[in-house]
Amino acid sequence: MTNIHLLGVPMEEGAGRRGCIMGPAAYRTAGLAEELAALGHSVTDLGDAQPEATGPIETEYTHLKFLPEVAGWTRSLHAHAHALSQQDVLPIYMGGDHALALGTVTGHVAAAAELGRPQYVLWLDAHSDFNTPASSPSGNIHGMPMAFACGLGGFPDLLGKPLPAKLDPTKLCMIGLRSVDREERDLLQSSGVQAHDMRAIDEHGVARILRPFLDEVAQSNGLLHVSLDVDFIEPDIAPAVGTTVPGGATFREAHLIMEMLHDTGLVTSLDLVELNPFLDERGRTARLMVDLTASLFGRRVLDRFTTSY
Ligand code: NNH
Ligand code: MN
Ligand code: MN
Ligand code: MN
Repeated sequence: MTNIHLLGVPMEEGAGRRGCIMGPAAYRTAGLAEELAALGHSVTDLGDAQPEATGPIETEYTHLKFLPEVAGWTRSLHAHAHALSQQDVLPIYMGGDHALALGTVTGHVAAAAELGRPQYVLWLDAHSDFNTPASSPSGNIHGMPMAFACGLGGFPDLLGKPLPAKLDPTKLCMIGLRSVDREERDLLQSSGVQAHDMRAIDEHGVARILRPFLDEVAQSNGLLHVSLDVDFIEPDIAPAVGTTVPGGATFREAHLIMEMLHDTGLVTSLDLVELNPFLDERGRTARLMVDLTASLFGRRVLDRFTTSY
C-alpha cells in the first residue's frame, strides 16, 4: 500500500499551444484517484497548485515564451516537490505541460541531495527536452526542463534562487526519443545522458533497455522520479497531445515499462504531462494515461477482464 498524493498542475504556458490547463480535470474525470484506490492504495487529492506571482524576468533570450508565468510555476512546484519529498508519500503531478518538470525535478533533486541519496530520473518522451535558451528553436520552455535541472547555462532566474542541487545527467535515462533538435542532440551526448531512441526499442525491446537502469537505481539506493509525456506513446492510440510524433511506444511497450517499474518498487515520484484534453477523442488518451498509471501501481494484465477502448 502506497500513500499517494495527487497534485494538479493546470499550466499550459510552457507548451506551444493551449489546452494542457485542462489536464488535471481530465485525470479526475477519468477516475485516476478511484483507480489507484481500487488497487488498495491510500489516495489524497491535494487539489491544484497555484503559480507564485513574479515580476518580469530578465533575459537576453527574447524568444522565450511566457517567462514570468513559467517562472511562477517553477518556484511554486519546486517548493511543493521539496515539501512532498519530506513526507512519507508518493506524489503524482497531474499536468499540465512538461515545463512543470522545471519545478518538480529540481525540488526532488534538492531534497535527495539533503538526504545524501542519488536522484535518478526516467524520462519517457518523444523529445529529450534538453534545449537551453540558446539552443531552443521554438522558445517553448517545455522543451528545456532537463537542461535546466542538469544546470546547463543560459537560463534566466526561473527558480528565484540558484539551483540547490543539479541533476547528474548520467542518472537521467530517456526512452522513446524520436524528435531531438540538432544542437539539443549535441548537448545530450556531451552531457552523458542515457538516451535511448525508438530505434533502440525496435532493436532490443523496452525490457533490455530499462532493466540495467533499474538495477543501477536499486544498487545505489537511489530515488526515482518518472516523467511520462503523453507523446511517448504512439499518437494513433494517444492523440491528445499538441506535439504528436509518429512511431511512438505501443500500448504494450508502455504498459511493460509501467509493470517493470511496479515490480521494482523503486519509483518515488511521478509526472503525468502534456495531456491536452481539447485534442482528445472521447477521453481515450486520458483513460490510457490512467491505465498506465494503474499498471505502475500494481494493476496486472491478467486482472483486466474488459477494456474500455
Ligand atoms: N524540441 C522542441 C522544442 O524545444 C519540441 C519540444 N516539445 C515537446 N517536448 N513536446 O516533449 O521546442
Ligand atoms: Mn516532454
Ligand atoms: Mn531544503
Ligand atoms: Mn514530448
